[in-house]
Amino acid sequence: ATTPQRSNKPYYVTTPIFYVNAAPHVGHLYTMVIADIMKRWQVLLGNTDAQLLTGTDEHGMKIQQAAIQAGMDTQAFCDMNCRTFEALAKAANLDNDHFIRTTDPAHRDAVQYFWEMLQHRGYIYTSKHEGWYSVSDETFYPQTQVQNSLDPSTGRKRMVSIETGKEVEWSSETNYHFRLSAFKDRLLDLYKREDPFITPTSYTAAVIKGLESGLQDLSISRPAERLTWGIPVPGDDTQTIYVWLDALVNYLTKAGYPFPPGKENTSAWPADLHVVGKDIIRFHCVYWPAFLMALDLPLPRNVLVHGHWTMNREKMSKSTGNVVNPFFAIERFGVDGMRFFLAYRGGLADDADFDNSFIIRDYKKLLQGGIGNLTLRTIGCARGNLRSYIIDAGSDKLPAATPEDLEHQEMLEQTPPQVAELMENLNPRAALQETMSIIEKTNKYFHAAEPWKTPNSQRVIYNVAESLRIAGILLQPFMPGKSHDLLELLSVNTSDPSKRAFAATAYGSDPDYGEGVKKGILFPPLLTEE
Ligand code: ME8
Repeated sequence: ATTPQRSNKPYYVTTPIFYVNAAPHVGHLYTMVIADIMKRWQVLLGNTDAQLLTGTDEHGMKIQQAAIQAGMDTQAFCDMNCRTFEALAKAANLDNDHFIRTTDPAHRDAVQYFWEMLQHRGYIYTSKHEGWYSVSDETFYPQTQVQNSLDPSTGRKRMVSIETGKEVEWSSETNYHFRLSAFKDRLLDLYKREDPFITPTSYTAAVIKGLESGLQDLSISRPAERLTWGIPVPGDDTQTIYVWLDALVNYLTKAGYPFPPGKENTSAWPADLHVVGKDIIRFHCVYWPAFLMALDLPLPRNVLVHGHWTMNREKMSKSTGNVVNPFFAIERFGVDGMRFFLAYRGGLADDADFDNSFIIRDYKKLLQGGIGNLTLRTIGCARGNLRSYIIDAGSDKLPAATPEDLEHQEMLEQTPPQVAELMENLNPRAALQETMSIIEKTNKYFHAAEPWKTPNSQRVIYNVAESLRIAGILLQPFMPGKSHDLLELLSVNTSDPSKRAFAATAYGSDPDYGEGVKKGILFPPLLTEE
């Protein structure tokens, strides 16, 4: 699904830009990690100019109010919280090429230009707008999507969004509108095209249903007396641009928008992939393509939506406060321990419940007991001379293959292309699970063959070494640090990148590894165990 649209264009993947109203939690880390895996996968395939963008969303009512509550100057408040998102990207070992802040001057210029183009093409008009606005969700809801509710802590009666449970307030004001309704048919065509725009496709039906029941024009500004913290409407300082229009344009800003005439084709735009949580589907799958259509700009190729991390089945959220600090989790389980857990267990089509005990269980069983133990035992079995098995394989000197050997070899030949197909279909979780199945099957093969006490089992040891090498290469996008350590333990050449690229996952394709292999502990015991 992800064949680049223009062959010379770098692959371009994005995370949402996160609100700086509070510190990041494990949900934000999850999105970052998924996007990073998608980028690193492209690099593994040889698309070394692939680009990853992440950043922070710093305007809007929500930030303005959070800064007041913190008793801080708004920009200073943004600077402070932005730093924690930057620090998280670093702690998570994100290979991001860009980090955008919507308070960057280049972004303000891009948004104002974008606005002027919409206006120039006749897609913006002013009118009175009444409706229920949620500051927390930064969006208006129609009457049919709000309900009465009692605040559980104060007993106060209030109106909330049915979808998110967040409080809404009545607002009646004159502002600018975007002719969103004009794009209904083109949007429906987009969702129904053969190469699915939205993945997993289980999310598409609800988007179509929402559209078919009516698509209204969108309010895209707020009066400056209510919202000052944002980008002024060009030529009208009494209005501030709606934070979501401002935010979505970030994906263009870092691709060099406004494109200098004749230079459109040197940009990374269109994005190949936007990775987003399911809470912001409407913004990315309805508003964003419509804005782009209005300007005849190319659309992003795919939107990869993921489910939410929950705690006791309730969405982990900054405003609810039921959050896990991602820095502590990384410190406790290691960056790759966390990346592995999030990618292996995190939901794409579904939500997933978070609990430290789940991480500990997976760490012990799949990482320590699976990859770590297999590596130790293989190296032990080769008695410090893994290299001789690789040489023997290269010169056809291994004992004849048993049916089990052949079956294992066949599995090793089939798995990498299957993993590649799952990645192509935007399913990193299934791709990781498929990769880990190599480890599981190799463990079984190894234990059944008992090479440590069976004569003439050099082929088994070779096949197990190949299994680890191939799995190690495939794991690089998921666990960059640990897979590096694994490939180092096997003495796979570091200075020649082709030895660690996807093409090197072909069985028997590397005759050069295994020199001077030493034992090493890949996954040490966790410091604190419950
Ligand atoms: O929506 N589980 O920012 P935001 C999984 N600024 N992922 C989660 C999550 C959870 N419990 N909670 C949050 C915004 N996320 C806008 C985006 S983009 C142009 C503007 C992740 O700080 C998930 O990716 O509220 C979700 O979509 C995003 O954080 C929302 O982050």
